[in-house]
Amino acid sequence: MHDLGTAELTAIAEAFHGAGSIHSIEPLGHGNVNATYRVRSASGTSVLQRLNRAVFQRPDLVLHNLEVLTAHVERKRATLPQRRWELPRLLRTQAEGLTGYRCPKGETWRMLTYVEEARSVDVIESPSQARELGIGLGLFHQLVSDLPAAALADTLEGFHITPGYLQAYRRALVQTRLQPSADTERCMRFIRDREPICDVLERARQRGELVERPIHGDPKINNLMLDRRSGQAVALIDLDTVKPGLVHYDIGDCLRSGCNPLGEETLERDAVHFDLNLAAEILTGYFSVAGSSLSPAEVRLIPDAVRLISFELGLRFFSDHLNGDTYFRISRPEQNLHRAMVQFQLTASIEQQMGALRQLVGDLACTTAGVRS
Ligand code: GN1
Ligand code: MG
Repeated sequence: MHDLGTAELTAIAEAFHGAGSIHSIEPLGHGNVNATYRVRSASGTSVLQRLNRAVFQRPDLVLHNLEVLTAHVERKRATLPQRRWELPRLLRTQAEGLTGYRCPKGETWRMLTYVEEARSVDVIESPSQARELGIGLGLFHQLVSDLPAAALADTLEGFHITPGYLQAYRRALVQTRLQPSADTERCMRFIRDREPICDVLERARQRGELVERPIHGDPKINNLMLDRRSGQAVALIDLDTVKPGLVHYDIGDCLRSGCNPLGEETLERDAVHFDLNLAAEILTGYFSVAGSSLSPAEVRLIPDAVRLISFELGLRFFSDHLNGDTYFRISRPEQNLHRAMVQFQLTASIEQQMGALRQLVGDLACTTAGVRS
């Protein structure tokens, strides 16, 4: 159970649920950053998380944003679509009524509501799931579209600004203690060839073609909860990176994770490919809910964003490998190197299909109700 024993975890969970109330605590999900557990207690099921201090230097701001988001959703409840749709909410400690618990080691823990009767998947299992992923992201964007940017703190400066990751990679190259290998040389060549595309979204932002709005920041497939019975999207979880940004980061992330049938952790990296049929489903779902809020320029840049965010994640994994795995948690040696190579292979597959992806986005934008042309 990671680096904490059951007794320590129970003591933390009891701060939220009361002494003697905890039935069980078990690891939950496959997050790369925070440690997550499912807690069963006398008051039902909830989710306990330790915020990763190396990533989130200001856990108080992460908790603050989540409270702002919850209050916003409550205010909008009456205007929400007539379907099951929810976001996790923070529970408070019993003694002090706080949303965070500082353990003796100085780390911040929080307890969240559990999305009942729902499940997540690491890879898409059917076209209808892909459509639900797009609908889920669209519903989320709709929900936060009028959340004032000033109400949200920046919990992770520079998140998804690709040129910044390129600079961090260059620093990692200079500082790394790793010996070069055929795989690292291959990654370095791959990155060098793509340096010119790194600022495609940032340049469009500077030109005024793209505007910032609240985004999720991490809408990958396993952050979507699907109703166990109907299979419908019912929640987007993992709300730590909700902050103003470009919707392209979200759309790109959603497609790069949803259209990779072998998943992020596969060891069959030469077989990794981007599935255009799944992309069509995700985009159809997304456009059907949120398409009307996109400008033609925003639609035009979607294919570039899909390519960029896959590449960016590969760059982030590879830099972390060079840095000695200080950001993304690993459970085996060279895992971040392998993850990087999977994302680069996915990027190459997207590049091979770029013409078809542009055509697809253009066609769907014309035919799906609501998209401005
Ligand atoms: C991290 O912790 P997790 O798995 O939800 C990362 C995302 C990456 C993702 C790749 C805050 O998310 O940006 O896309 O791994 N989150 C952060 O699996 O860096
Ligand atoms: Mg996350």
